[in-house]
Amino acid sequence: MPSVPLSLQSGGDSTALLSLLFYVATDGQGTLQPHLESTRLVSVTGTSEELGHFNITFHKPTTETGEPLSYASYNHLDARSPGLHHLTDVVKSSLSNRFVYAAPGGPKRRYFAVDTDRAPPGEPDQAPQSHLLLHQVTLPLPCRVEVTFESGSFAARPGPLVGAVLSEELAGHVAAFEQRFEETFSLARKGFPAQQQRFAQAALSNMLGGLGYFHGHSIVQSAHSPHPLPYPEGPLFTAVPSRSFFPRGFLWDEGFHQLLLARWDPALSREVIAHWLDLMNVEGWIPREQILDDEARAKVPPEFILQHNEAANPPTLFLALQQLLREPGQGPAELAYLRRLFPRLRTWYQWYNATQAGPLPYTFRWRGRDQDTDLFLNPKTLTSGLDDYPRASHPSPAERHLDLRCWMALASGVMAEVAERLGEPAAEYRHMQRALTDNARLEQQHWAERLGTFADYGNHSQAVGLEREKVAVVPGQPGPAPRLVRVVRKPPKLQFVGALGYVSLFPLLLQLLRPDSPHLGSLLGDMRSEEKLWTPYGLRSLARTSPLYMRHNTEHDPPYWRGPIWINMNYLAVRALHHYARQEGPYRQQAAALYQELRANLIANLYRQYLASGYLWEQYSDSTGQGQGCYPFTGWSALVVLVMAEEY
Ligand code: 6A9
Repeated sequence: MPSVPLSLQSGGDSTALLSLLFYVATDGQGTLQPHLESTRLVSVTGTSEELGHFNITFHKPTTETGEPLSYASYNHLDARSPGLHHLTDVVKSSLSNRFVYAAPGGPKRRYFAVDTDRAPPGEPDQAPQSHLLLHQVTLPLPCRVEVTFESGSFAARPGPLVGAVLSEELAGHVAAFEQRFEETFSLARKGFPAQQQRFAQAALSNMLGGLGYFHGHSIVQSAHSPHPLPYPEGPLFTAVPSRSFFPRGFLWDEGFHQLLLARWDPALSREVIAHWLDLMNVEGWIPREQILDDEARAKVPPEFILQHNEAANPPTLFLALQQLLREPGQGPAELAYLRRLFPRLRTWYQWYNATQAGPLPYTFRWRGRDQDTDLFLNPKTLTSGLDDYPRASHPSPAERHLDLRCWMALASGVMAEVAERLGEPAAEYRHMQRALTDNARLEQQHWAERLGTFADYGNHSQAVGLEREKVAVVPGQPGPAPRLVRVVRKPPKLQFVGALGYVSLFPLLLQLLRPDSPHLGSLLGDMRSEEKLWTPYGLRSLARTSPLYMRHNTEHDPPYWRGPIWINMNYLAVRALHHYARQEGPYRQQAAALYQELRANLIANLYRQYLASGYLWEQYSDSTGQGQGCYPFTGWSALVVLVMAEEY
């Protein structure tokens, strides 16, 4: 039975009028009944499968101090729509400006409003339909508008949950939240000023607020079928990277989200992880991006909709599980949960081993890279999550990908631990973990002596560029606009890929390197070098000295993981530095110093950008620190809360 109080200020223009439109719509099942007082939609009662009976009330607007407004205009719409994703069209086509706002003593003013007479007629035979009821209120600023939603199960309260009653009730919840926040993250105890605590609370709250319950099916292209097929229908309870821009589940994002949510509410995290594992098909594959119904599909360009059943994504749910295993208070319920999860985990882990194997034992390769090598400066690897991060210039089965190998080392370790706790055979997993973390083998397969760093290996040429295609021009006839195409000035050969950035750091990020490895020393040096990865705002994704640093991939595809600062990787970096700062070894001091500096830089910049813009961002500029990409992005950028809390 939450209520939505909305306080609105005018931007200084005392004559400004504002229209607010509240939509209530069914999605094919359930019923709605409008309750009207002349043209004012006073309330909506209804039922739906998920909500049972409910009552939504549009209270009369008031001034900021709660006095009734002297005048406001009301309109409403009662219409049918072919589906939720067409609601906006239905509303737009019903708009008319024949309405007049005429406050006593004020000028008469025409305004646009919904008009039931103009609503397109519903088509009775077109099920499932959406029933839409819309309340529009037009009023001057400043003002306050409250809408209450009361579920049928809420009968105990004598009056509606509005005004002072609501404020009081809310204050209790705010206080409880703040107390629990401090108990969980200790930011006050660590000396963060109140405004910075507020920032961290907003980050967590927005991730929590983005949790959603989705339902439907993906559209899948399987190697076994000539046509795309609908995936079985199912539910997904998940957080999302960006509530307004990508309001859907993404597999590897979710592992990061759960690192934060597992600290806040481990039971909630377990629910989410179980939902994701339930999306697995018989082969052990989980689709990467979850675009589950028509409404979600309406927002996604067609080329991104199809999910391919050979496409992986980093198995970060193992990171989240690792965290859950470390939570205090592991009892019979937690064990029972793991037991139910185990068959799926086993299948999932097997799927990676079977489908993403590399050319040599203990190596791995992302499948599904872009095949069209003519059009991209470097064909992308969307499955890795690091989209345009430079890889071998010519995709081939000879490739071995360092990041995936490190993810598999992590997965093997967590599998071994889960199996041991359950008394299941664990030897195979332990063996894999040892083999994949063996520093000598890692060096042999991924250390590029000439480049002085860890690297991918594959069919690669450094000498590539984008050039205007030469097109034959027929005098007097307009030809096609010349495209940018890739030119390869030196043929590719099997070699390590010359790039220094997040991928090179993976053996450190996922803590595969032994504390006494000399390569640890050199990676720490690369991290701290301003020529390479260090910025005052966090670690950039690709070194300034790398050939593809900040390069476009096509004319219309600007650099994404080729320089900007990403918070999920920076979280792994501070976490790893914290780890190495506590291990006996020659680089301990260096790691400790970097830990302090990187942590301070990240917190300061995200907070500064939040103050300036009001948002957390998808990524941050490595030259100015400015937030960029989409916003609000309270997916993995909200991991700054864990950096503040030093929870790793
Ligand atoms: C395409 C746009 C109106 C890209 O955070 C989600 C993913 C990450 O998993 C990935 O690592 N993001 C990163 O490189 C965003 C992907 C969004 C694709 C949406 C359609 C239309 O939206």
